[in-house]
Amino acid sequence: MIIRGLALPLATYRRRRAGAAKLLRDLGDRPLPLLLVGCDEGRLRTVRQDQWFDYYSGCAEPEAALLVDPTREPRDTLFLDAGDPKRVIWDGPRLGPDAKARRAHGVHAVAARDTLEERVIAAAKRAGNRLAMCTREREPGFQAEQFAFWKKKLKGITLVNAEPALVNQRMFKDADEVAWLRRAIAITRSGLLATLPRIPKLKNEAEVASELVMHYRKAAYGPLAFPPIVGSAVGGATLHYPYNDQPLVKGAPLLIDSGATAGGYCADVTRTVPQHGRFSDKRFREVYELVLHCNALGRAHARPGLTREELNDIAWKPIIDAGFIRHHGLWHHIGLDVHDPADYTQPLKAGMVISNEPGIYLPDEGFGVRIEDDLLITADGCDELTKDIPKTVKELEAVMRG
Ligand SMILES: [Mn+2]
Repeated sequence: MIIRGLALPLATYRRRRAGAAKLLRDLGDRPLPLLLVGCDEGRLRTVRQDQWFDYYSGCAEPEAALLVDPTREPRDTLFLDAGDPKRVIWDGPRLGPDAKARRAHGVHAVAARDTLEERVIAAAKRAGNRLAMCTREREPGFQAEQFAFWKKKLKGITLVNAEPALVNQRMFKDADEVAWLRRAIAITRSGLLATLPRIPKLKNEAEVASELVMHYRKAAYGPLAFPPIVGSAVGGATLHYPYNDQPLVKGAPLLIDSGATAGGYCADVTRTVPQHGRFSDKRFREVYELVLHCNALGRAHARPGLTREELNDIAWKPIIDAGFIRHHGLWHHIGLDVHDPADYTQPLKAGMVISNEPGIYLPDEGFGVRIEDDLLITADGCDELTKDIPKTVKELEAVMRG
């Protein structure tokens, strides 16, 4: 059977688990076991593998789980469910808890998924009735649901949120991760370059979104980073516009926020273009140039040592000085999640990958402008990973001429 997932070398997952075990030792007065649960069949079909589980296991199987238990040997156990043999003809074969799976994932041990609960309880007992999992309040996701589920299930065991500790690993991208991010961005670029010149001939936001999705999925063989936001005219003034179903309006701006994935890593790119291909509307062009200026400020100042708000203050200043409202932050971390979990109290450091996305939203004037790039923080500044995706007025007009 085909073993999916494992986008990175096995040594990377091993190193991450060893790092997690160390972070878990530092979390309390005694080492804590960490439980990460993978998605079920239905969720894998419609969404994608849970990113925390993926980060530490690389495992793409449904109904799997990982226990990293620093209190005993073997430390890392991958729980797998071989599934019901009668379901194979429906759902395909599953990787069971055998030597092949253990070797493929480079874990210390594998075990049957139906032994998970008893093994977790035993591990938590050895750690003084404490267990670590991951949860978060904003954009909770599958792992947070599992945190709530196990919290209810495990009576007398205290669940500790390991996410604030584990982000100290996940915030820093290694060369392989950056290579996947570059690949996701290259796919996003090719999708935009193919789609932008066609916009003057298209009739509805749905057509633009569909063409982008086709390019991204065709090139990536994988899921999207997130459902694209394609907002024509006033739709572009809604930050997370979800509908993508309105007629295109000749002469109006079109905001496109989208991204492909590669190896599970997400691109996150926004461009705002005139639907007829020319920045001929004076007001739109003036607002566009202002946002572009702020985007350039973000890129010019992003470097190690800057705090979240310091970079925000620098890049939003011209927008606020011009009398517009700041509706959101300039940047977020990017990785396996398009909004990657992170510790935002820490200043920027080399190896972090962030967005740079100033915007002006004018529902009363019937449009919004956002220009979003992805930056890799380097030793003395940043590398704009999305620099080959056109964004100046001149570049975009040239691309849209075809
Ligand atoms: Mn973004």
